[in-house]
Amino acid sequence: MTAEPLAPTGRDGRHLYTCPLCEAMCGLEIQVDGGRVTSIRGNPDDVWSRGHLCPKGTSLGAVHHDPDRIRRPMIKVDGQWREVSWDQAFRRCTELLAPVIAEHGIGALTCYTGNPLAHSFSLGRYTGVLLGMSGIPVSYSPGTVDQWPKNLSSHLMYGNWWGFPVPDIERTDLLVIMGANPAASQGSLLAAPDVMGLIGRIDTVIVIDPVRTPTAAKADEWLPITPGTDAALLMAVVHTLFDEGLVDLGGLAEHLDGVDALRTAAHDWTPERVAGVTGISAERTRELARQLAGTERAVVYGRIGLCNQEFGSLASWLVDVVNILTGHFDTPGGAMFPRPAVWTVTSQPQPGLEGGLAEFGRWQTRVRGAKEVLGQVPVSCLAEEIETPGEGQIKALITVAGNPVLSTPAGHHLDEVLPQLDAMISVDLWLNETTRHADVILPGLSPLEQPHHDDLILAFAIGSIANYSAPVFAPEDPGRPEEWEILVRLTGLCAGTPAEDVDVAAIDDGFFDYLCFTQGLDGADIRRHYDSGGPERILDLTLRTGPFGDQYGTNPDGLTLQKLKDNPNGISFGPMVSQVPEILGTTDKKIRLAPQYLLDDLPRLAGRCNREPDDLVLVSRRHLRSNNSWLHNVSALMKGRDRCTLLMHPVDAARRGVSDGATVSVSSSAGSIEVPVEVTEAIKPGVVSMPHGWGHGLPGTRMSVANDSPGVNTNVLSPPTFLDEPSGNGALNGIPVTVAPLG
Ligand SMILES: Nc1nc2c(c(=O)[nH]1)N[C@H]1C(S)=C(S)[C@@H](COP(=O)(O)OP(=O)(O)OC[C@H]3O[C@@H](n4cnc5c(=O)[nH]c(N)nc54)[C@H](O)[C@@H]3O)O[C@H]1N2
Ligand SMILES: Nc1nc2c(c(=O)[nH]1)N[C@H]1C(S)=C(S)[C@@H](COP(=O)(O)OP(=O)(O)OC[C@H]3O[C@@H](n4cnc5c(=O)[nH]c(N)nc54)[C@H](O)[C@@H]3O)O[C@H]1N2
Ligand code: SF4
Ligand SMILES: [Mo]
Repeated sequence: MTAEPLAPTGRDGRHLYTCPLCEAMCGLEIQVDGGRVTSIRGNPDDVWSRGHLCPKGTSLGAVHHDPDRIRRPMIKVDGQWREVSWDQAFRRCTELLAPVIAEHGIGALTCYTGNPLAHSFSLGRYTGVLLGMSGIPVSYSPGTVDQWPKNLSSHLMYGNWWGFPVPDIERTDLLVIMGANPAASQGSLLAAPDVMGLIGRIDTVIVIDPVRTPTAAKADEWLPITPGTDAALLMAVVHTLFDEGLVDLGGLAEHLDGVDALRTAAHDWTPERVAGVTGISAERTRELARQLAGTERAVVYGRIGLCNQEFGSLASWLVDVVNILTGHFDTPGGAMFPRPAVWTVTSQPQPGLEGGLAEFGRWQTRVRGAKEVLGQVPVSCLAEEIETPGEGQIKALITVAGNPVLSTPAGHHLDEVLPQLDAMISVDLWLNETTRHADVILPGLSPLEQPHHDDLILAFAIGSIANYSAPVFAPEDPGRPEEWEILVRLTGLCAGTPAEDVDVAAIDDGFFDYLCFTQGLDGADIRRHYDSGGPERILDLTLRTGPFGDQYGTNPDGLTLQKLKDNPNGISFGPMVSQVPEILGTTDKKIRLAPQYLLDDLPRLAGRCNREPDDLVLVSRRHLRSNNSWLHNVSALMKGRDRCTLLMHPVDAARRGVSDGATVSVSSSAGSIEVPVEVTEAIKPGVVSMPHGWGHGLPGTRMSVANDSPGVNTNVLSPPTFLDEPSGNGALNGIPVTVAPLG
């Protein structure tokens, strides 16, 4: 096994490190020789992943050694990039941002904080500082092209906006997967070790997806569904459960509110009414309800295909409703609330919305009048807020670990308006489609130069685990700021202090004291336990005050950061356990089964059912060897044939005179692209599929590998106003398109 000792940070030898790239959190064994990564394997002794890994994890060495990765801060002078000292870079930030704030106020500044911060030791913990203490009133994130419908339904049902019930795939016998492809994504809002291995051991797996994905291909049954109609299908399942007397609330009954309202709401949603629109027969729909009700351990899991669509909130809510009505909630083998070893900064209750109150639209966006939902507005509003003159116009932008030019609806339009900003600062590691517009780039350390402990992801895990990875490499430039310090300096700058003069320790202490306060602790008192601040101090606090923590002494055998450092293979606290009603944040400690705010959206769904069918609609897909937009610069991951293709059914291709491999023009109300076609039976007729995160090769980027195989940006086709209305989440699936051969 692993008798060989671990090498200290910065030395050659064997290192253990948890992969920060996705929710699978694989334990890796990284071998370093001569200062370079020579091999990466799965760590068989990791208590969580037991040796599992995927091709992305083995690419971390290439990410670290990538010659294109930005290692020193850069400022743009007369259109040319210049490497400068950290002090010069922060002075430049001050020169750029201070006048904007002085002239137009802090409202002229916004942030876009991207996906990697959900996986980053530094960023995850300190984005809270930037967003909470800078005074920036409105910020944007990919949350509104990802899981906002789920945040909304969890907020309304459980009073806990980051409390997501997770399918207990380790202990279930029937799994219904809707709008997720774990064979590519490795699990999402479902953190599981070797997720496909676990799914492979389940008796019956049914995949409901317009595409016969690799997950569907391995399942017992694939039910091709019309994109955007899952909520109608699930309403019909709910109808059947009531209609056929299959509802079994078990012990949950006393913790539920709204059963009658739900029964009334579902009354008209017969399987016959929706079969035409979903494409799934009434009989199969009824049978699905019976299967779920009749299997002791069964669970429905819905993910991004159910969120990034026109009825994302209804679909996300109804997945939980079906699990509850069939007695598969808060019980092993059903959907359960995880019990993370740490609590996270992100998931703190929202001031004013405690108890799951439905008060949205507390403010509206200036240009479109989009309503705020849980503090966010659609990310597709950003471009119009930059380009539309007038009081409140956005004049400056800070991006942190995000690439909205490729990731967000009509990103090509954002690309056009970013040069209109007075100032743009990017905290990022590459010069890509978005950061090329920045005036200053402040690079973080490479993943392997940072310690790692997951944060938010642990709240989606099917078991309670904790682990800590020391950095593999020491920073090339000792004394340089880590990402959390960069964020603290930018926070101070927004609040009026020149970035170079910000008292980092004071802001860090202030934030730490606030976190202590949320736990009923006195920060000044708790700070006496520590010699230094930063993310490790926060990690120790959140571990020690978490469910397994030592509570600073009252539970002496409990968890501390030191304990994790002493156990480099991680510590497991076992599978999920029942937590209702304690986990509920609603004032009456009841689950709200039928929130009025969601019932109010049912007429819109009814309208969808009466709508003329679309000729052709576009959906999104992922690939195991991509990671949104940013791992395309790793040559090992780019091998093989072009992945940026349009999947199309032979019947649809024939009707349009399109042959396999031909390049076609795809158009929507938002724009047009040209892309090669892959003709395949593995997709429902009337649906086409594209991956996102492509469209490299733009001038001024430094992504030499990615730019050689640029692909095209599918989000050119995503209309900025095509939304799931209750949550404001972008509908990136189910976009009406036309396809025509070129020439
Ligand atoms: N390798 C890899 N892993 C990743 C990522 C990556 O880019 N690459 N990204 C990470 C991120 S940020 C996320 S959020 C997760 C997402 O993880 P998943 O949710 O598993 O995402 P996808 O693999 O895109 O699968 C979504 C599925 O929804 C289907 N779909 C589209 N529209 C509909 C619809 O209307 N109804 C139904 N029922 N299905 C529909 C699509 O055909 C697709 O198969 O993956 C994460 N993991
Ligand atoms: N059509 C369509 N569009 C989609 C989706 C879809 O399914 N279909 N999915 C959406 C989803 S779920 C998501 S999450 C978004 C993702 O949207 P984004 O978060 O905007 O995009 P990413 O490609 O993840 O960009 C990550 C950025 O972080 C940088 N980066 C990587 N590691 C680090 C680090 O450690 N520190 C710093 N500072 N920077 C780092 C990379 O260089 C890159 O610029 O895309 C969304 N867009
Ligand atoms: S599945 Fe791959 S990307 Fe995800 S954590 Fe494991 S090695 Fe990393
Ligand atoms: Mo995502």
